Amino acid sequence: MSKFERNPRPAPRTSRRDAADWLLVEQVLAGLRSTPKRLSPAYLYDRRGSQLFEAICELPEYYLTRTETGILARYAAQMAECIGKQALLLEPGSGSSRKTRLLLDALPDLTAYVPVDISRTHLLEAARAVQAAYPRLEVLPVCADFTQGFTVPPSRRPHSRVVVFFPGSTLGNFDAAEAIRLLGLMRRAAGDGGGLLIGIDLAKDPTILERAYNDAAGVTAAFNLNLLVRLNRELAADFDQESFHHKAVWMPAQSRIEMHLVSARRQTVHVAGERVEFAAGERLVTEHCHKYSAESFASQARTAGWTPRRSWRDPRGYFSVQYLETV
Ligand code: AVJ
Repeated sequence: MSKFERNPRPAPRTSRRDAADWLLVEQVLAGLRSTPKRLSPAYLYDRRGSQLFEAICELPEYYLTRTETGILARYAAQMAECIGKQALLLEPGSGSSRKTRLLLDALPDLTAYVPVDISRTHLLEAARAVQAAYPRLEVLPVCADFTQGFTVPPSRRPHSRVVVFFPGSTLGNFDAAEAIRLLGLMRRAAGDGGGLLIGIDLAKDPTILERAYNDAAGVTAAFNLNLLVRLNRELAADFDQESFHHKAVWMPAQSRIEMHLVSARRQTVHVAGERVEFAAGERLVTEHCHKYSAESFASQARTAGWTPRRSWRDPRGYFSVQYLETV
């Protein structure tokens, strides 16, 4: 009998840890009861998941990271001009902060850098490394789920403005309404006179897109299937990895790649004490990766209170980095 069967819903004074566990249970069970079954991509990023994602970024098929890095490296000086002097750079979902260094190198008089990430260990490790590499820069890590809003910590020295840096096309994980809400949160965090430097992956030939999410080495498949290992570990579930396979498909009508775990047969899985039935061939949606056009992104940004100012692309037109300011 799992700990979730032993202890029914938490009593009011339950510890933060138990409350977080139960929130995860509630959200996962709600996702598994929905049609189609769907889970938040945030669950993909436990320690193993974060490691596998770092490996995905090195894959020949996964063009996003190296293409964006190329744009940042090539146009960092122009981006620094837009950001201006004595700014505070705020990065939601900062992860390893590796791309950020291309910007930090071009911003010698930045006042402060505020990485925001939900994974405390990863965040503090990356923040320490940035502080060591840029000793004159004030680094103020914030451990928070950026989708739930966050406050910008005060910096020792005054800053001229707040600029949000959101690379990697992570916005693509959010459906339109949620993406606009998120851009609105960033608008509020930046405040009047603030800026946003964001990376968005552009819609393109579906063959290239599907290859980027179904790599030959199977790293993306491992990244996706690792979610089942996590649910077995954290929610006392009994998913049999062998009975699910990874599939990423391009959905033209929604202009997105969808990552699925497809059930190889009719099966019953127990999650936190609840029975979940899967039909043969039934898909569990684990991630949406929306792909934009300049227009589709600009309309979301405008709705959220941003005005596009500058944009930079790679020679193949695969990826775009955009600079926007508050209206
Ligand atoms: C980190 C959300 C930008 O959507 O391309 C990579 C995650 N998923 N391979 C993306 C991901 C599968 C990635 N983002």
